[in-house]
Amino acid sequence: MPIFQPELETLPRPQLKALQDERLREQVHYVYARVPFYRQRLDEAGIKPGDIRGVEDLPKLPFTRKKDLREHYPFGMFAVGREELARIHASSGTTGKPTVVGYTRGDLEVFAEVVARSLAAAGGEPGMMLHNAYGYGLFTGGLGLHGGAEKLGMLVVPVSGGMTERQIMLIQDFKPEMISCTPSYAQTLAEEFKKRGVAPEEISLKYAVLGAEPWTEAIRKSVEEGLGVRATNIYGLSEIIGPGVSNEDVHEREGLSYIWEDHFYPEIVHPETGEPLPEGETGVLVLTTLTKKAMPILRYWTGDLTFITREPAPSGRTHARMGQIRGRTDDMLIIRGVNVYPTQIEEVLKGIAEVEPHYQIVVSRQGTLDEVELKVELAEGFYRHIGAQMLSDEVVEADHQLSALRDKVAFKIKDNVGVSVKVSLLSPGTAPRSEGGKLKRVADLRRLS
Ligand code: ADP
Ligand code: K
Repeated sequence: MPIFQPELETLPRPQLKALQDERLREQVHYVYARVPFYRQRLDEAGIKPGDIRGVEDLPKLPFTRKKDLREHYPFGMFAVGREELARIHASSGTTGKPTVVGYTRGDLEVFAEVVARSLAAAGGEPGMMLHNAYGYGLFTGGLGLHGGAEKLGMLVVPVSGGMTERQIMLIQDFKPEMISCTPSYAQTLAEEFKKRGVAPEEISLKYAVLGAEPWTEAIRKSVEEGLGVRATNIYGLSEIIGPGVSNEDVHEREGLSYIWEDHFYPEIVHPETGEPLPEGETGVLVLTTLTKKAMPILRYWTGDLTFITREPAPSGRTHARMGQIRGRTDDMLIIRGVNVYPTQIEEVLKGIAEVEPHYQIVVSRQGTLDEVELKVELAEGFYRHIGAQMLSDEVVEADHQLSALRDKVAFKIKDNVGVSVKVSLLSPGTAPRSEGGKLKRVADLRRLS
């Protein structure tokens, strides 16, 4: 079953456009009536809902940004009250507070449908078993893939992330045909199978649907060879719905993913000016929800860099396709699939008296795993208190006050930001300082290969 909703996925473009225009008009009236934030934004811009007649009028509207969601934490962007909500998800925000998103029952139905379309495009069929190794919880990945797989008629194994030993065992014992996880975790699993002498032909998996972080053709090749699968790219973000905004077709895999355009309208704009760019040019992907009820969003600035094309596609689907994500316009880091902003780390450091929020983050990739080293300065007072000794990993290890502090910082970061870091303590004044220009607090040494 290659296409889950053929009548919608292959809708001739003139009809698709008419449907988008109609839905957009409705969505704009809806947010204007129900979300004070949008009413104010449109009023300030001198736009009446009736001015937006179709998708070509979208550039008249201001962008919505992560910052707007943060300023309206937790529920200020919602268009419905609690009694109409069916679920909440959240992802990391730029500071300590997460970005909260909500769904009505109808939104969850749409979420399941777009993920089912994605899974079908990725090779999934009713009756197949999906080993879902995306994290369950506030993160949209686990439950998102879960709902879509059930919708498609698959049998879902809700393994969630981590505990690799157990994942290997369950894959060998249950024999799933499909796996969903981050591309880097798929690489980890491939390596673990290899270590155990299990050949790719002996692994039951046939398809992998991978996303939540950027990846490359080289990673695709290593996962496909290591697990004996055909891997496709799933893209999405919680602000729009979660995973399943777009997916590649397993029979094409040209690096182009179908955007489910009857629900999410894509634009590509210039990263600095915000001006719409012609088809095929790379810029920031901006998405507008056309059918969301709980948290509709107009022109969301994803920060993700890519291009789109509306060239006819081999599968017969008529929806626009997007390229792989080439990078981001902001300082968001994606570490093992988790979004991390340097400012989140800074917030945590501000709450620890023994250190200063002078720090540097070094991200590298050891094998298939992202590793983070956080170098942070001791506060003057604490530094004197421990006798102002030269700091090295050995010294910290030997001094119980220093090693306890190092563990405390790592624990608080893990607890608040969700990533494990290796903490190195620096003496006061030795972390990089801004020399007028933009301070580079992050060194990302990862080569995606
Ligand atoms: P979190 O992972 O913290 O819950 P989101 O799911 O909202 O937050 O993360 C969305 C972001 O993850 C996207 O804006 C994009 O930067 C990145 N992302 C998701 N899927 C992909 C993909 N297939 N390729 C590259 N980046 C992706
Ligand atoms: K992510």
